Amino acid sequence: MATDVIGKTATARIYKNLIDGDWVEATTGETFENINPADTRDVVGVFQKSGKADVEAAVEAARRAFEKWRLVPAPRRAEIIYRAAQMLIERKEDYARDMTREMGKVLKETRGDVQEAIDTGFYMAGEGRRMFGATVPSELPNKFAMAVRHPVGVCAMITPWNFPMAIPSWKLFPAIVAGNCCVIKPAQDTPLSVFNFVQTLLDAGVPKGVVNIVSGFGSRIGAPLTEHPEIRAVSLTGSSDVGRIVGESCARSFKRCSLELGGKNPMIVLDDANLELALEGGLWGGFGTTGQRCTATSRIIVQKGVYHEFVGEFVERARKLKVGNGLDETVEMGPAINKAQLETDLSYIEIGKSEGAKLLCGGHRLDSGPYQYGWFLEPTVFSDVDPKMRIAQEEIFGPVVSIIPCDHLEHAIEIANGVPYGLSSAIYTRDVNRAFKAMRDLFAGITYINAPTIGAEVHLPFGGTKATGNGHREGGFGAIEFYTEWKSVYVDYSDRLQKAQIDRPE
Ligand code: UN1
Repeated sequence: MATDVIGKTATARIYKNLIDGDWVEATTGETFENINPADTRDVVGVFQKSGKADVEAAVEAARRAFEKWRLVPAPRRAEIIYRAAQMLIERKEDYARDMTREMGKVLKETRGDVQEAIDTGFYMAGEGRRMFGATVPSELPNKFAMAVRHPVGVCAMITPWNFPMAIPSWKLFPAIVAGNCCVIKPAQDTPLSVFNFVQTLLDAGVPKGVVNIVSGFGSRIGAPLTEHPEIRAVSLTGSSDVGRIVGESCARSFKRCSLELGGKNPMIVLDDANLELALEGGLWGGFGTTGQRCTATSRIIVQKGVYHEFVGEFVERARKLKVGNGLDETVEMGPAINKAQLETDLSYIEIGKSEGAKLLCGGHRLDSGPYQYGWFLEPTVFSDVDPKMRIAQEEIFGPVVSIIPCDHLEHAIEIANGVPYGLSSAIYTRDVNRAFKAMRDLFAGITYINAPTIGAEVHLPFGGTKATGNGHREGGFGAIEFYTEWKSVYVDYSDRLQKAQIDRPE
């Protein structure tokens, strides 16, 4: 059971690891604090700083649980998931508030984050009665051939802080409906939302050992987790740098590995666009979640005929966005997640200035009055950005939008595709021919027409091209593909030895 300690402002609860259904302390004896980024005096909770031995215990628990869980009929597993989704509806408001406290994004968005987990739960509960395989004709008489899906085994999930419940749900729900058992390492900035989510799974009836939590730092437990021989699949959402390390480690031991990494998502605004719609979309895509989405609209590529009008109006509105503590319902943009992220944002602002882009608004840290205890930054807009500048090429993960002029559709697409990433993309136009060309030619995993680059729905594949990942997709049927192994089964009912490829009719 949790005990209480004195935090900086109040009592902060101690959260333990979940191993084999028990809440246990890390063997290291060390803990770390989960701090509210809008008010660093507020300690949201104290969490275990785990080590290798904790990972090993969690993997062993998952391995044992797998022996039974894989044999539970998928529709029964799905009923538990359905119940969990229903319970999340009841707990939505509390979990959203916890999430805003630990992560900073505004309440409207954290409610959306919990909702995304609910939606995923209902979808994956349906998969319990689907998980389609294939039956195909055999080339031999009196023989039956089919391909069925089996669980992969013990899976490791390494999840990010920007969607602290939605993304864990994208991984855990499909994994467990397919019969896998899991060890999850939540982001160190937002472990509470994973604890809340997994507590709901337990309350809904997920048996002990099926899901285990090991909290801590990637530098210490990332390698023991990804290198563990009993782990058969690793799913990571994080930076491209971490993705490269995890991908290499998985390749060495032939593990299945799903990487969802960075983005530098373009939104194209053509001369014929509904400008009002594009402005609204650009603000939401660029500054929603404080720009801290892999799908954030970090580049807006605007055709010359509407460039000046768009830039003027966009800056006007960006300047007016209300920044503050996300628990205040009138606030539109919360803080950066932590000091390091704020420093990264500020350093990119300096880079943009030195590269010669025009800083039209923002660019400063907010640190007085109501902002003094948080990691706040002004919404920042650069215009006249050259597509080759670093601020137009590298993922910043903050409220910094680069506006790039372009001549025509083909030019816009060339700029859009000219970055190392390929997650999301968007185009605003009223011309159906140009919209279809963009759908075909934008080299990204997601394209929106007349909507910004954020806002993916859970039942469609989510992921991207190039440095955004390694070809796997989360969401909907893509996730079931990742968490199942194909097995081809042949049933010969001829009562004689039949040789494929050899016994052929004359
Ligand atoms: C992410 O940016 O890391 O599409 C995930 C969206 C959300 C998920 C974003 N549904 O913006």
